[in-house]
Amino acid sequence: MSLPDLVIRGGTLVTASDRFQADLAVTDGKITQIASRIEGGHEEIDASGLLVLPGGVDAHVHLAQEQGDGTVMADDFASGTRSAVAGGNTTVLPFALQRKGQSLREAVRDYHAQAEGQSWCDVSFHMIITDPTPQVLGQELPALVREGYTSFKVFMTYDDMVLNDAELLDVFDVARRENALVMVHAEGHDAIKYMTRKLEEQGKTAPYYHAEAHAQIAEREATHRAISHAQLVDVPIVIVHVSGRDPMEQIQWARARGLQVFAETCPQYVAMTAEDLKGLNMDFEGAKYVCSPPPRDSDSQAAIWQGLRDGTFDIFSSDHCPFYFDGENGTGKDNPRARTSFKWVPNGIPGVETRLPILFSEGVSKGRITLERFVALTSTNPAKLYGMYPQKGALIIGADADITLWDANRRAPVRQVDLHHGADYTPYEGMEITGWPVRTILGGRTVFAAGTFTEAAPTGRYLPRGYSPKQL
Ligand code: DUC
Ligand code: ZN
Ligand code: ZN
Repeated sequence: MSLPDLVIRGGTLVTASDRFQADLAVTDGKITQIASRIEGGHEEIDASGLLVLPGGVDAHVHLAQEQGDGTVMADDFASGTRSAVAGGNTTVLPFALQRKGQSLREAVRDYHAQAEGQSWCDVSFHMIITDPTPQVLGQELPALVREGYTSFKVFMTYDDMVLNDAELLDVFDVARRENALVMVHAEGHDAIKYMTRKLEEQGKTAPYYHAEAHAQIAEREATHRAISHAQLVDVPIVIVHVSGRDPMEQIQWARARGLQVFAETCPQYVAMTAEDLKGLNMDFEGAKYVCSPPPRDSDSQAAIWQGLRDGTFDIFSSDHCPFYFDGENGTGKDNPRARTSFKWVPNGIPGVETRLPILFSEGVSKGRITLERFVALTSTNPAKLYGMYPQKGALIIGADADITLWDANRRAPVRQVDLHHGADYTPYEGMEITGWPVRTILGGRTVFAAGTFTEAAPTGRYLPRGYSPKQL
């Protein structure tokens, strides 16, 4: 019998439901054998003392996304996927954003052109629908779903992206007909505008007031409204980036009634609070933490941990949305307009490289979640939800050999100088982490090990996807 291309020997394999000591063999990019002892491979990796995990699947990242106000995103596909791989990920799902007035197909084509030959891990796109014209709803969207673009995001806020209730219902209806999954950014637009106006009238313009303007009440209301619309239409939805107790309770309310509402949360909602937006004495440093929805308080953090444990949350994504702090010519968070009001600070923070270490350290190392739950939230469930399982998110025979070796005992702080994203800061600077990825393997080939990229050129592929399953 011919030797496998690769054998990973002596590690502890961890799946969403189990952990066990085994060797794992790979041939032609696929897992071919898992056994207590596998003899000889062309390449052998000693994983003793390490965890062997299915590669991270980050189902929510923004790369090279055009901003309406000319702000430049700090990551393109090359830098963003390098950062992902260094953080233990083997698949990311960025967004293909439709500008108002633009054809959806053209938007998808644009993002493909940017990703082509640039991706260091595997990539698949969600679409963002900002202009649901009859042409988009009747023709482009159904055709694109059938071609494997099986999920799309809609926004309930932002002047240049918000859909009204009638539009949301129309989009949900297409999703139901075409078997696609809608991701909802649930924050109430008018409530945020009202709060923004009131705060500005009182001279409250520092970055911190972003957190007050994007009130949890507005998120709770929009979450309930999205759930109600989905119930009317009878379609599953995903509420993305859930920030706190109140919107989370709406999801639990829906689930108790048998509705198919999936939920995502992110590192910023367990590792940050609104206090971080105060910076040093309400100065502009707080802009480094501005994202939407904003982080809340310690009560919400506790609620989110409970939701991560008890299954309220299906997936844990980064919502990597990187902006420079000191961008040139007004292209960063610290731009002249943003100094006049929080409402001009670009909404988003980098995090694709720190997602897995933060959840591992704060969750597994501190005993809040099990190792199996960690794998479920960060790899297996996103692969299932978005139609990539068992090709992705699984350590089973026939799955892609996308594997992350993990040192559960490695302790080191997060430091901007060690990260690979394009942003010029990390909001997690100095955070002590126990448990880091030490090697990332994509399709059986090591792409990152011991702090170094090991392939000469990007080898990531684009993944068309099937329809999301009914149950995770
Ligand atoms: N929504 C996101 O998903 N990411 C960043 C900003 C936002 O509003
Ligand atoms: Zn969003
Ligand atoms: Zn996002």
